[in-house]
Amino acid sequence: MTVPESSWLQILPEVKTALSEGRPVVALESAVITHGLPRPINLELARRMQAEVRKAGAVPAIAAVLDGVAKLGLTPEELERLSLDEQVVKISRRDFSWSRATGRSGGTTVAGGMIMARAAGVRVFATGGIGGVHRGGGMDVSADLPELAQTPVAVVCSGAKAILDLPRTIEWLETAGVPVVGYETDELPGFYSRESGLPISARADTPEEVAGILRAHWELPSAGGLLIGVPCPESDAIPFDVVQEALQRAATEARNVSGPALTPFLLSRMSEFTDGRSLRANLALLRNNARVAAGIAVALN
Ligand code: PSU
Ligand code: MN
Repeated sequence: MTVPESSWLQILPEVKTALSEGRPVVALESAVITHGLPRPINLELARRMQAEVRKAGAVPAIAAVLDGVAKLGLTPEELERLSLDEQVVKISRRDFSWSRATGRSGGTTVAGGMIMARAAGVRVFATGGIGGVHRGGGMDVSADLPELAQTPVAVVCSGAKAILDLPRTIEWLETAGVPVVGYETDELPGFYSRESGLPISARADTPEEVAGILRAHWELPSAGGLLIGVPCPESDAIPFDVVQEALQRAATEARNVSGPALTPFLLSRMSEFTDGRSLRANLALLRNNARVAAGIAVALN
């Protein structure tokens, strides 16, 4: 396939070669690296996600913005710089233009990474959890949701972050026509917990079955994205009620925090309130999701 490129998007040579030869590529989210995990564990985790993708037979491509340039696939030096830089911003759909104009660097959200993946022709994207509808009656709805509605990329994740209003997030996705596929599960994974009690639209038990659903979905006119929900590995998952209690406490403290700062704030408080268990679960599910995503990308090829 001919690999599209424009001046705003630079594709790493290794990734470009894989794409032009028709080999499987998995795009990886980077806001979770820059804003979702503490340094320097974030760098270690990013390297491990890349290694999981390679081990499963695909080429990893971390999506990020460096000095205003959207990059799909980072060199080891670029990854180190992105992970350890404390000035990096969080880049979602609305932020590409100003970060480009001002030459800023940032980690891209699910929405941001999906846009980049699609522009390059990458169909499978891995992360921890998507953004969604926040709790409370306000208007804080992540740009990840409308992106899933419009951009034909499969997002492999462990559901939406537990800090969100999950029932309303699922309703939003249903309204927008985004399939939510449970991978080896009959319910939406609850991020730190394997369960959430919330329904999915379909279940798949192998990468081939997921690939079949993806192919069929993208035969629809103007089809958008899909959510593939993979539960956190059993060894590191946290029971549902333990997560709920920590969340209550974190949410109370977060009353004066809003906007893009809210997610990182809640995640770090959750880690303290669970004695690091939420962090361990997060790391485990991220690696596992990278592995599963690579299997799906291979099957899709
Ligand atoms: N999941 C995590 N940590 C994170 C995020 C998700 O465990 O940091 C990030 C993702 O980049 C996701 C974003 O796309 O939060 C959603 O943020 P917002 O609600 O501002 O759109
Ligand atoms: Mn938000």
